[in-house]
Amino acid sequence: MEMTLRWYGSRFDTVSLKEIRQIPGVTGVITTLYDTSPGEVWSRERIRALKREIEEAGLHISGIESVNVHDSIKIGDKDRDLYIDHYIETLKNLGEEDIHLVCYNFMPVFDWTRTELARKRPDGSTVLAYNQAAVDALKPEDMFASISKDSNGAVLPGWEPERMEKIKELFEAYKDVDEEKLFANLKYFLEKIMPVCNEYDIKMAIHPDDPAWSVFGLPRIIINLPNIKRMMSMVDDVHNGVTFCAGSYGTNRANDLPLMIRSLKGRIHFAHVRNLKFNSDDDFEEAAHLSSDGSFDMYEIMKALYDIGFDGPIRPDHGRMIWDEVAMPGYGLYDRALGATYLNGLWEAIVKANA
Ligand code: CS2
Ligand code: MN
Repeated sequence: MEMTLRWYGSRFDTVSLKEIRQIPGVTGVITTLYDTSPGEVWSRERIRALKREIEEAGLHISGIESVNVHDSIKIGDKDRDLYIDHYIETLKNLGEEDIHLVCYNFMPVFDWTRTELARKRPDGSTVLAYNQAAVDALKPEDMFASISKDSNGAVLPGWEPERMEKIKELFEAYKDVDEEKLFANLKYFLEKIMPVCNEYDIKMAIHPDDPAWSVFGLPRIIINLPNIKRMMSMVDDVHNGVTFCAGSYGTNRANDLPLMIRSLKGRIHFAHVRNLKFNSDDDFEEAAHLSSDGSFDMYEIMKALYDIGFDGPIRPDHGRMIWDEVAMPGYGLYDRALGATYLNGLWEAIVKANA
């Protein structure tokens, strides 16, 4: 595995490449062109400039998170082929620049959903949290307003204000899309992009829906092992793989994370490893990466990745906000650096114990 950190680019991130470079064992970044809209073609020039900036800081691009999928593709609208062509063009440009991993999601309307961005934990740190009763009491169009006050001024991925302004229209556009239709639209998209992925050896790594169940009546399909298996077998190609995000699959306590990892050998191209603390089945908050701070056994998760021979990039995921840092919720420097260091420690111990 390679330890990496997500970086939103110098115009958007409060964390610098220099700081990332100084986290022991972090050699790559997972990045994006954060100011592009879904459906836009990423030019080679811009990809090259991003690459250069990262390489000059002594790091390299380990993968892209995310190249977002236009809603027309998820809805199966009449203009989807145009946006698929754009997506293919972007993949080609990434391939030409020697980038071989793309994380994306197929969630309708919202990316991840949380009800609080700054819930206080007993140690005074703040974290993202989810409470089902709070979601049930909200209208989707009020969701953004209810959380955005805690965003520390950052634009949150998938929650761009321009998108949120159109939220009622978006819901309307998705009204006939049920799970079956979403699966069919995903299949259509994957079949069209696989040739370019094969040509350039680009591994597509779908990110799970977070939380891993339906919110506001929208269909959610990347939520458990049977559905991932269905997704992989409907377009059976090694380039059609997954991002194993422990914190997202782990929202559903029926998901046995180490077992899922073991069942996905060869198809996990990217891993997000983080911990959650459950207060009840309907309420969870994000925790420090350390096992004892949350509800997951992080050793077992890392051990499962080791046992399947996982050799892709891994990153700590959302961190707590600690030590008075002001950053995009989940994406500060300090707690993610602690997370990376902890995960590296677990990995070293596992490697040596198995030598
Ligand atoms: C990320 C997702 O911050 C997060 O929760 O893991 O936003 C992820 O980047 C996207 O769903 C992938 O497209
Ligand atoms: Mn994730």
